[in-house]
Amino acid sequence: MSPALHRRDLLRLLAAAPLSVPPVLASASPATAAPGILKPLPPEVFTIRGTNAETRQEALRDTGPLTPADRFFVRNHTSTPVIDERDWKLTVWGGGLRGGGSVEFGYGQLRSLPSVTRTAVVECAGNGRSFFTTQQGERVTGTPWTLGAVGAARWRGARLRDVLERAGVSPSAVSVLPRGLDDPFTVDGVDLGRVRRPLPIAKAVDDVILAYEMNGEPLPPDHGFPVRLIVPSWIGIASVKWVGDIEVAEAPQSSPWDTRFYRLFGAGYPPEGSSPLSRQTVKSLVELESGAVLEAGRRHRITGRAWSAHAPVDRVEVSTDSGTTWRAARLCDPPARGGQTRWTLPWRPERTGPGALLARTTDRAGNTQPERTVHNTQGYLFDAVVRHPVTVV
Ligand SMILES: Nc1nc2c(c(=O)[nH]1)N[C@H]1C(S)=C(S)[C@@H](COP(=O)(O)O)O[C@H]1N2
Ligand SMILES: [Mo]
Repeated sequence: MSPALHRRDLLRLLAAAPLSVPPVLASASPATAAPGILKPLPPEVFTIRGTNAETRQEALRDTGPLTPADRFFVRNHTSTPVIDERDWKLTVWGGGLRGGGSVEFGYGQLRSLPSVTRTAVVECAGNGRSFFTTQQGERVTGTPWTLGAVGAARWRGARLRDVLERAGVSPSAVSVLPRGLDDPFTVDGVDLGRVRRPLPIAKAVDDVILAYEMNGEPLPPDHGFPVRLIVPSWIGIASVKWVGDIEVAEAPQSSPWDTRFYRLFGAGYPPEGSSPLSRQTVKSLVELESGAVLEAGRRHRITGRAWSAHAPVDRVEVSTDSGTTWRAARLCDPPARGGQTRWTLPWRPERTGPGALLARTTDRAGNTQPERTVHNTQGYLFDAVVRHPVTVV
């Protein structure tokens, strides 16, 4: 048995396969478990990518405007920690508090603060990364996501602003640094410490939530139980899961997650990279598997989702002829700030053979998806129109 095969995985394999099948053979088939993710990852819903699970675009087809928790992508730097809410506390500390002390909040205490509920998208900065390579012929590093490293959920929790105020935040505080309780992250043998990323105070006190509920249920372990940050409209890494402490500072803070990662590096950028990434982009996805087979001469209902981190969706246009002509899709949800908007378009393909569906979202602030995204070496913020391959037979 490979030493990398955890006992839990082995138990799963044994439960799934007849005992006569050696686990080594069973594990040679496509991965149906990711080390460190606790929820079931049925292969028709998820693609496993290392320690992460990407939602299959076609698995969203018959879901509502919110992504169900059991279909929501998981991005873990290490693995999901199992935390008992009775042992959990949040420590707020640092020189940015009056008196410079530290203040603790238990789970019950946090839940007894006034709560807010809002819909927000969590989207990995690397969502769509693989298209730098497959569409633009460019090399990038990182998890080769297609468009399934995104989900929209209804989050409920306490305002970070209220917690900071109760902790005695000083008027001279400029930055906070939330940190997760998951295992430290190691790259090439170098321990970078626990996942953490600074947040400017202006954003921290604006709309950030310390969330304990997702779609009306307690957060699932993989999504940050008992408490995670939700930083609306910002890249996923800002929404620190399993938050254990928040350092409040009177000077700017930094971590590897805003210096060597989550900036744009490459020919178009300064050697130290762009400024740290904050806001996500405008995107659309088609709810079909890549290479879906569609029958010619029949009317198909093509469906998808659109979202923008800047403003509500204004329109979605779809091209079935490589971008020569575009047709307006019908929006199925009232476009609102924060969530995703489902869209649909009837299509009766006539010509058989390989083809592509292109969807392009424009938001009410006039942001639209470009034809190309300027290359960056770590493949962040791919916002260009994606050619979704289909075959007409
Ligand atoms: N503590 C901690 N928080 C984390 C991460 C992590 O690995 N550890 N991953 C981040 C990244 S890169 C993303 S995209 C989102 C993913 O959230 P999800 O797994 O709930 O979909 O969580 C962010 N918060
Ligand atoms: Mo991410």
